[in-house]
Amino acid sequence: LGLSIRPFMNRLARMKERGIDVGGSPMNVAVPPGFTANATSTLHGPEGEIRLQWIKAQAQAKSPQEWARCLKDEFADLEPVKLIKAPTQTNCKLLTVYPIGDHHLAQYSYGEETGADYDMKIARRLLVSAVSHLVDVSPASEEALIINLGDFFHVDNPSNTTPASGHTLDVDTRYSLAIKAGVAMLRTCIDKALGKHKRVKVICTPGNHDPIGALWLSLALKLCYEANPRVIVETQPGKFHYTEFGKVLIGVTHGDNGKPEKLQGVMAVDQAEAWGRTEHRYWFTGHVHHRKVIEFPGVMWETFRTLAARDAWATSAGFRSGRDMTSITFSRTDGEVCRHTFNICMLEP
Ligand SMILES: [Mn+2]
Repeated sequence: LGLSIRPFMNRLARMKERGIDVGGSPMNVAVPPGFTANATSTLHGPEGEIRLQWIKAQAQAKSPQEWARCLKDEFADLEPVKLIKAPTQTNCKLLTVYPIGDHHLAQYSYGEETGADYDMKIARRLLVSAVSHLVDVSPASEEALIINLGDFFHVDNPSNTTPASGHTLDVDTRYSLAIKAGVAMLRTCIDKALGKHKRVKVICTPGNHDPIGALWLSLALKLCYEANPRVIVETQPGKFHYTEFGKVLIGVTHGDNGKPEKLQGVMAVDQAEAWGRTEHRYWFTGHVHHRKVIEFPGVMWETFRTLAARDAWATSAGFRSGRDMTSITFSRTDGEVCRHTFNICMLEP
């Protein structure tokens, strides 16, 4: 207006004297409950009479104490997030890998038919106990790599069939519940590893039971740990993932796409430069639910057992592998240096 503050205030005072509302004080007009009128806009007639009036209202401001009470009430049923302190003593020459074999979460096994019961609760107890034990007994390596080897979920949607061939599956409970529980139990495992290792990398490889599940699972975990610089979740789509650690190169895939012999060439092509930089190369796979190691020129291939019980189909097909989970520790220069095993027999009944 080109006015300094004093003349501006004088004009406002004169307007008030003439009965023109200039705002600034609570007004005596009707507004909805919980709102306060904070301004009006008035159309006057030639005689100064009010012809139309618009009332601007805004929600009543809460006091800081009221806001605090609202927030507390809103989050009353949530468990507080644990602050996981970074470990102070870790060995920067070491990497510990925790490969999770086909966990088939949401699979249902009827013990009398299959030899052992399996459901969501059992699956959770097995995975959390195995990872807790393995993290406790493994060396305090600076780096950790948690690998979901695929088929973490038994189903990929609520149809209760395999996505590719449509085979009917024995399923415990609802898909919505299974995916919620799956994310929660993997978070428990990652949190456990964060207490021991400085950095934790997570790879979720797609299996034949959960090709889509692996995609959203990686993204969900990435979002969970977005604010934590100590966690890296790989979200690159595709069936082959790699990690380089000093002279060590590790490839990860579910294992449902061809024979292990093929993987040597896949690694050499995908990771041509890393192949040259490294000396100790490994392929880690799942899918067949039993342990097998084959040494190819330049790369060691290993497939892992699982903690999951057999389903009725695998039982009738004559599969009888043991159930365990392993952690493997690698030295930056020397490759594999030690490994630990959690056998399901170690779990108290
Ligand atoms: Mn599989």
